[in-house]
Amino acid sequence: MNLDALKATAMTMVGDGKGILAADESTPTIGKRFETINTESTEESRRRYREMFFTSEGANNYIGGVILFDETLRQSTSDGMPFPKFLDDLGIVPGIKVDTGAKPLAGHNGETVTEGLDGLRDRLAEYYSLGARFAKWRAVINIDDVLPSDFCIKANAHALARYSALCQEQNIVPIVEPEVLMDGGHSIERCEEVTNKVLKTVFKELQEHAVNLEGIVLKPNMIISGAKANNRANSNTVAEATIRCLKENVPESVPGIAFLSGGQSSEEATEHLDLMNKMGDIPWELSFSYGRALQASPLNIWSGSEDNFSAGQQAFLKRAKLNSLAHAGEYQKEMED
Ligand code: 5MM
Repeated sequence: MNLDALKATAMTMVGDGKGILAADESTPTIGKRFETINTESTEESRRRYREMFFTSEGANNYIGGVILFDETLRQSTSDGMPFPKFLDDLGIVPGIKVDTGAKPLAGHNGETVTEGLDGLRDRLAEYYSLGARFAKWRAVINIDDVLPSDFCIKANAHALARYSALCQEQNIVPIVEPEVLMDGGHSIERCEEVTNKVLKTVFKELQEHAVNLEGIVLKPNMIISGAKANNRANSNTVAEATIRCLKENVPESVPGIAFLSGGQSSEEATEHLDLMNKMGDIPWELSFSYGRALQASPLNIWSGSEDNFSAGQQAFLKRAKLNSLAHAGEYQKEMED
């Protein structure tokens, strides 16, 4: 393992005001997104949609890494330049989703475990040869009054740690993503309780698997009320609870934390990140790795039409810039207008 290279990659991804574009939707998920804009999902429409983001001029001022899906890693720009090389030339690190999805956890109703470890060493070696320098694995934790079970947390944390160790062995930075879902009517306190437990278990497993924390990026959920909760906590409460939870569980040796948006609106996700960075005294780069919160408005504006390609790029650049400002704690709501 070349730790210096891993550290440098992590800082390119989330240092210097930059964050990550999560564009790693699997084929079924991107199909669902395209249904909302009445656009057929084909290999070419997916390629063109992703190209809209990657070729947005100036995106590299705000975006330090892009998470790709296997299909996209092997695709090229309209001019024939492979996407990984195109991104790398702009100083944007190409990354790859390597999990094969959350599958029902046998014997545990309503819970999932993320799969994809079989053959992972060889897949990582191939992805490295194709230009990927970081990877992503997402564990999904359902939450209600009873769930998650300790066993589900342990099984997912174990898999995240095995994945991370394999990535570092192949000189690939692992994004460690244990997502406690926002779905449901739970309170913010319940989200904090569960996320505390999840993060504690994940870091214990990472240590036991000899993962070097200086060469990872953590991608957590924020501490937030369930989407269907009554009296949802306000933004300041979200920011304070999230920082409290992270400080309790994330060692300072971790170089960067890049949040998922998890179903928050684009504006909420930006505001929450900004409020946290405004609090100061943060020992890690505190950044974003948003999928929906970066893509929602460009997706709708594009709507599958070439005529809207540039307008979609402008919408993406706006969100990327505002999130970069939030990374620095310099965002203001008026900038949305
Ligand atoms: C981009 O979406 C990723 C999920 O794809 P699949 O469900 O098809 O596997 C997802 O993992 C994403 O990277 C993270 O959840 C962050 O995205 P959001 O939209 O939550 O910011």
